[in-house]
Amino acid sequence: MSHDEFPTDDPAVVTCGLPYANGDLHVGHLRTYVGGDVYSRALKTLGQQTVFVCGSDMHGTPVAVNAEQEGVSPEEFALEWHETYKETFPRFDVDFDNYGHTHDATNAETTKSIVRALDEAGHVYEKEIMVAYDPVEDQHLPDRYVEGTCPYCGEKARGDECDEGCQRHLEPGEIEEPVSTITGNPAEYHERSHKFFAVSAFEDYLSEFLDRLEGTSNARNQPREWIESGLQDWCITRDMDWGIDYPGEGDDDGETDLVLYVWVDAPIEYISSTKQYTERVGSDTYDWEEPWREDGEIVHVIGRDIIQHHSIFWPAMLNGAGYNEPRAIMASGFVTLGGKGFSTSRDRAVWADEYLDEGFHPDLLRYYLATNGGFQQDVDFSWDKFRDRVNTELVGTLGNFVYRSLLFAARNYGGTPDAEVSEEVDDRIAEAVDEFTDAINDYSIREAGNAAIRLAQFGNEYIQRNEPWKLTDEDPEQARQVIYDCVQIAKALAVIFQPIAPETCQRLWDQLGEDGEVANTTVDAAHEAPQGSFEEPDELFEKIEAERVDELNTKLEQRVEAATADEDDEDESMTEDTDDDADAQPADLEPVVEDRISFEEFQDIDLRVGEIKEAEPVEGADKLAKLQVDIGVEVRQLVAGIKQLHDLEELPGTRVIIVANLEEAELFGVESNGMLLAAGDEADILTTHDDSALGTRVQ
Ligand code: B3M
Ligand code: ZN
Repeated sequence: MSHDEFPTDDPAVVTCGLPYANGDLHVGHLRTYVGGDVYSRALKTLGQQTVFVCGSDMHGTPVAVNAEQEGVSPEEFALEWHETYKETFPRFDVDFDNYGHTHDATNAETTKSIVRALDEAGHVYEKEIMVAYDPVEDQHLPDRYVEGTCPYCGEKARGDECDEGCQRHLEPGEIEEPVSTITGNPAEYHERSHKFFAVSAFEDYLSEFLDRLEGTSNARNQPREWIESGLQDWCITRDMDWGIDYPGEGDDDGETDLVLYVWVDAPIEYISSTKQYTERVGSDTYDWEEPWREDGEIVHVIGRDIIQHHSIFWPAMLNGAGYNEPRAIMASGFVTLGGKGFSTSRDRAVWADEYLDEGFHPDLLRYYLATNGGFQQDVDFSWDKFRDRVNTELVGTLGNFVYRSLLFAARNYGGTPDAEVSEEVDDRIAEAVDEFTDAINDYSIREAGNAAIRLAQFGNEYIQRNEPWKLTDEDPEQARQVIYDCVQIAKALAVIFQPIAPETCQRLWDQLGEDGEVANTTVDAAHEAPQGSFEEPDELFEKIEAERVDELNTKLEQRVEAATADEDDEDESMTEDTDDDADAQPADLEPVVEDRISFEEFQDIDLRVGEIKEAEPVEGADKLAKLQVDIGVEVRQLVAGIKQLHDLEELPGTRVIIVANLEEAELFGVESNGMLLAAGDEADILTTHDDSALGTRVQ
């Protein structure tokens, strides 16, 4: 690993967290995969040799418990989902160079060799521990076979993770009040001998590693806190049949009843999948050992719930077994749906297949997921916001610029006119390429997307300012110049927007009469002269109508209602929500702030009843509205982030509560004198129950 800027001389490998092969994918899951795909495509566009690998996570209790409920073997169950994922990812142009799975021979072999290496280096020891056990069924209850209370935060937790509370990894024996998820029987603890990996011995190494680690800051900060509060050794075996046998004495003939914990062999699939790629293309083209055993660049793209596994356990394993360490970890925030958590059991989800079946282009969702928020922020998906982003930025800005430019060029010149790029445009393209390059070096796919949208905005402004339609007769040479510049910008857009919208940019590339695949070009192509002739283009994107969104919202609501009603009729067993993100709704609420304030402090806040008199959008701002609010003593001007969430024309007459003594501020050049109170991401406006006079103080 080097810390040189991308592109470096060493090959890179980009990986995505492996999906458990246990259920349908929804748009929330796609965020990490789209993110990884965009990032690896962008590295390739920078000229960095890169492979992008992943695979299905077949082992562990997340698969075994679900298979048991379906009454099939875990292998059969997981392989079926594996095949489904293999087909689903390419439909979103998430193009892994290799997609394997953790149960294949390559991974079994790599895993055993790494565990042996750790053992031989003295990092593994055996210890007697208490494990959960169902005395009625005579069954051990590892991980998701058991539920109970988190000993750290008191929330309901699974055997191996506090998924609804503090997100900590839990060791066997830690969970309190254990209950079997299969039978509902209270579990007992009994003693068993297990293997431990001495993570605590890696404390100094890990602290230094985190100082070097690039990517999103959450992947460094949380682990630093965990190290400070003391690292525990990690139990790496389980009392189960399903998994990779612990490579101990006599294991290869299947004699041991211990398998490796799923989190041992899962990240090793990153290596195995790279090996399989090398087996296919030959080590002269790409040698898996360069990233994994030498100095290549390893970039992991994951969800933020699995930071601890990737920033602590995994680098310790790699280091202990003599492997290279990750250069960067990009940990994404969660995706909510209309402000609430996805719930697979309540059918409160937009499914990956469903999205495509509705006839939407994958690039629209890729754009939305990649750019709707910073990578580590949680982002909300709603059909309304989706429509807004598509219509404003893709149709209105990028699509509009490209279409008008290429249409003009085709009609007047049969393609690219005869000219050379102007200095102004060449510089502006260079600026966009720099922005794109910096964004990728900052691990921000959102900024990479914004670099393209800003270039398209410039294009629109350039064409508007130069009015080539007036110049064709008055100054034909200048007209040719302007349109040549626009074609050059369109070409640059195809190159730098390809990582986000690969299929659309290939269409644009073809429209421009360029040869080959835009995905195989690098940023240098943004400056290369466009190719000669082309025909009238088709529009790149299609507008989404408001009625379409209404239909989709209604469909989703009806489905959630039906699913919830079904569920209410059923006797809710403990095993109902074994999906990864079951009903995140209550867990999504922020905990109440612990620090109390005095009554006097509260009284310092001057809250008043008001009435909105006028509401209009703030020019140039996506979300802001300018409001005139009558608070009895005067009319206040307020700027509030409610433009996309409320119909502004409907707002006058609405009674509201405002903070009247907030410091004045200026937003987008508009003065804001107070603050409107509203609840949550949907900005549900606070109002009064009766009709107290305007200006009445709220207390
Ligand atoms: N299979 C999925 C998850 O916990 C898990 C990731 C493995 S990555 C090596 O999100
Ligand atoms: Zn907890």
